[in-house]
Amino acid sequence: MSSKNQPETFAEQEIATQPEIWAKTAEFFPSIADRLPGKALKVAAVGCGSSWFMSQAYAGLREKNGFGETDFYTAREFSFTRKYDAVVAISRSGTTSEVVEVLEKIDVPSTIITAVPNSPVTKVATKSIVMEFADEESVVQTRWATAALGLLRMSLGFDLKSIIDQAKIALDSDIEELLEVEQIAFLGNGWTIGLAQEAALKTREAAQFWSEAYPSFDYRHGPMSIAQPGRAVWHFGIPEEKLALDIKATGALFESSYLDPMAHLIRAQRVAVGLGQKRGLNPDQPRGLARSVILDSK
Ligand code: F1P
Repeated sequence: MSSKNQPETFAEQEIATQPEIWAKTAEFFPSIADRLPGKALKVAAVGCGSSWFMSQAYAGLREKNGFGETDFYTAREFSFTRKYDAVVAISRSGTTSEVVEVLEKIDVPSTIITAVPNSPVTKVATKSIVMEFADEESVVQTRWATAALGLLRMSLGFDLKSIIDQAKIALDSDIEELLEVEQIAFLGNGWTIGLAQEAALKTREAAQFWSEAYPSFDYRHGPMSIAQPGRAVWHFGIPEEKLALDIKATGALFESSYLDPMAHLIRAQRVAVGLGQKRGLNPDQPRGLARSVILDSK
């Protein structure tokens, strides 16, 4: 589908609704603000898949903005030996077993951000934040991930409403050139490393596409050898000038943007879905993936 036509898949519809979902998230935030950790607490952020990468972005921003030490974990790797004041977990489905398990085992206050009321995570977390309005039909998460991160950014003092127009720009922008490449390396610095990971996951899920993600400075330490004409390197956040020049010298297509990085992620979501459609895949139903991963109980 071209960006100007009617959406055909749930993923496309859900990507397109991000401006209104971000507006709803901003309206919703004051009603739950006291359920998220304030300053000077040592926090762990937890999730799986997209929810892990949003935890990573939140952790990077929280610590950078002076709110306190913040670690992030994919749920199964949670460190039960480290001491935290609070845990923030994200799970759209509310059923991901590794997340349920962490919330069950810890003895510090926890907050779960989920789309599903009364889901298993809400039974084991201390406090729940339920954003049903951001739930999705597509297995591939798009607006859920940005709504959850948007809410968390608000808890760090960010005005989510201020970037809604940027989301619209990302939705209307031309992505055709990016649909022609055979590989993309997504890069970021600090909190945008989580966005780079999320963008790479989108292309793998929706398109079975070869993508990688790195902190942009580490990209020079080997992965850059992959860059060549016909491939792309995509930077979330403003890139260092020398790095941008070095990447362009490889002949790879270089993508960066002055948009807020979370608005820029919308372009990557659109590219992921577009690549999948070019390959005849249904981006709503990625190979080998269900809405949530529920492991057999012991
Ligand atoms: C986490 C997750 C997603 C993935 C897919 C399966 O789900 O791993 O990241 O894209 O949807 O589930 P959740 O815990 O946020 O429901």
